[in-house]
Order: sequence, then structure tokens, then C-alpha cells
Amino acid sequence: MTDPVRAVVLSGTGGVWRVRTDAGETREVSMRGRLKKEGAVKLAVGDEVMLETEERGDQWAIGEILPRRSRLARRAPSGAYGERIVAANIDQVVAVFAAAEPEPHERMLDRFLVIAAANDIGARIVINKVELADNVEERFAVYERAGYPVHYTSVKLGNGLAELHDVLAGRVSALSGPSGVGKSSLLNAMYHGLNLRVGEISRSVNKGRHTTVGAELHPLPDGGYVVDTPGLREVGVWGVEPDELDHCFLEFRPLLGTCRFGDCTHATEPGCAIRAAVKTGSISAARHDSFLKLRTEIEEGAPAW
Ligand SMILES: Nc1nc2c(ncn2[C@@H]2O[C@H](COP(=O)(O)OP(=O)(O)OP(=O)(O)O)[C@@H](O)[C@H]2O)c(=O)[nH]1
Ligand SMILES: [Mg+2]
Ligand SMILES: [Zn+2]
Repeated sequence: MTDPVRAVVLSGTGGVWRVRTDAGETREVSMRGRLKKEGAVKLAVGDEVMLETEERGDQWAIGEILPRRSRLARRAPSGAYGERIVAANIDQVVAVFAAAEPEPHERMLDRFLVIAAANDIGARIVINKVELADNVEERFAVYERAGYPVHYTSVKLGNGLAELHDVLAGRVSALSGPSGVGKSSLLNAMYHGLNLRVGEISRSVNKGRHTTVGAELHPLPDGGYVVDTPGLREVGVWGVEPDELDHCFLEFRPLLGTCRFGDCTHATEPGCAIRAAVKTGSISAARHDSFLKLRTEIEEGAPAW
């Protein structure tokens, strides 16, 4: 028997998992039968595993799933069946939008940020194509004030690429954003030789199907990984409980618990600290509006994708 080897799960379909060992080799492996038992941890993309060989033979297989640092889970509404892990060990959500072409939608950005927060994963924002619009930094200043790091980039001009490269290095990032904002272009510009085809990062292993595997991990040449978008989109916000939504807006957090009513919905109640902050301008009216709309969406149980 050979010594176990540590590896990260890159993708998986139908019982065969593509993994990358610490030495940088990619292998296709199956999982040991004992790990498939009822109630066992379900393997996900991003999981760190130990590969082992059989007593005799040279077939490697997953023999152990190492403890997770984090999980991006598609959570069912309360009472329904449990959560499904879309990806494990995600260190940060990187929400990528364009300053224009396509026009950015703050509501969609807010959804990504809520998904990250609901999963206890930090988030940062990238606004690409900054050369295509005026006053971009003013438009997104509300997010910086809320506490999210915002990167302003242009693949065309080379702006902000070194800084973005730095924050991706050595981490597992869920890079997420609408089609055409420049996710693949950004990665190609930061990692020469990566040569991603347009559409490659957002290709889903099981597009349109609700299976356990929803994401694919792409190794970065100098350490770290990015996960494709559909993995995050699949998560949706409808698994978030209505009364935990306010915690998912970073700038609301310091005020939570200070409303007159303990179960304040921050909609119409008197003595609402959140609405008072909106009035003084310390919380943006647009973000509060986003909160109310997302709350309605969650209560109606309608995924908005
Ligand atoms: N003007 C301008 N165009 C850019 C910039 N970055 C990317 N583009 C262009 O935007 C288009 C879409 O870029 P992609 O990198 O394919 O976008 P994507 O986010 O990967 O899209 P999907 O893979 O469909 O999700 C391409 O035509 C790029 O050349 C930029 O900074 N400025
Ligand atoms: Mg792409
Ligand atoms: Zn309130």
C-alpha cells in the first residue's frame, strides 16, 4: 500500500471525481464504498480528500474527506429536506459586474452578497470595464461604505488587475457574475497562459439539472482556485430564512437588535433603527429597498434566477 496523498476535488459526475493532488497531478478517482454509507458526508467540489490505493493494485480512490472550512449550500426552506453542498472550502465570493455592457444590476449584486453572507463566506466586488462609464466609483461607493472591498478593473486598460490577482492568490474563490461582464477575460489577463475560452468558466457540469454537483474548480497557475458561476447561482436566496436576511446586509448588522420591536421586519414598524438610518443617509435607500424586495421574494418562495 502506498502512502495516502492529499488532493482537492475539481469536479464530479456520476461517481467519478476529478481531483488534483498537492503535487499538481490531475486524476480521475472513485470513492471508497465505506464513504457512501447512509448519513455520510456527501462529497462536493472543493473538498479536500485523502487518496489511497488498494491493498494490492495501483488504483487510487478517495478514502477520507477532510474537515471543511466552509460550505456553499443550497438550503431548502425550513421543514423541507436538508441542504445540498454546492461547493466546499470556498474562501471568498467574488461578485463580478461590468460598469456597462452589460449594465450592472445592483439588485443582482445584492443577491450574490446575501448568498455569501448566509453561508458565512466573505465577499468582494469587482466592477470591470470601468472605462465604459463615468462616475463608476460614486455609483458603487455605497458598497465600500457597507464594508465590501470593491475592485475597479479594466481588462482593456489593465486597471486593477495586479490587486485582484493578489487577492485571489492561494485562495478558493467563487467568481460569480452575469454573462459578458468579463470574468474569463479578467482571468486570462491576470494569468498569462491560462487561455480560457469564452464561456469556459461558466460552463456547468450539469447545466439545468438539480444534482449534487453544481460547480467546477479551476486551478490558478500560481496557487488557489476559482469556481465557476452556476455553482453560486444555483444556491439562490430562497433557502435563507426571512428573519435572517437582515444579518446578510453587512451595514445593517451594527443596528440589529436596536429596533423598538425584537421581531422588526424593518418595513413599516415604528422605532425601526434601520429605517431611521436610511432617513439620515447612513444606510442607502437602495440597499434597504433591495432588502425589502428580497424579503418578499424569499417569503413567496420564488427563486428569482
Ligand atoms: N471594453 C471592455 N470590454 C471588455 C473588458 N473585459 C472584457 N471585455 C469584453 O467583454 C466581452 C465578454 O467577456 P468574457 O470574458 O467572455 O465575459 P464572461 O464574464 O466570462 O462571460 P460568460 O463566460 O458568458 O459568463 C468580451 O468581448 C471581452 O472582450 C473590459 O475591461 N473593457
Ligand atoms: Mg466566461
Ligand atoms: Zn427595524
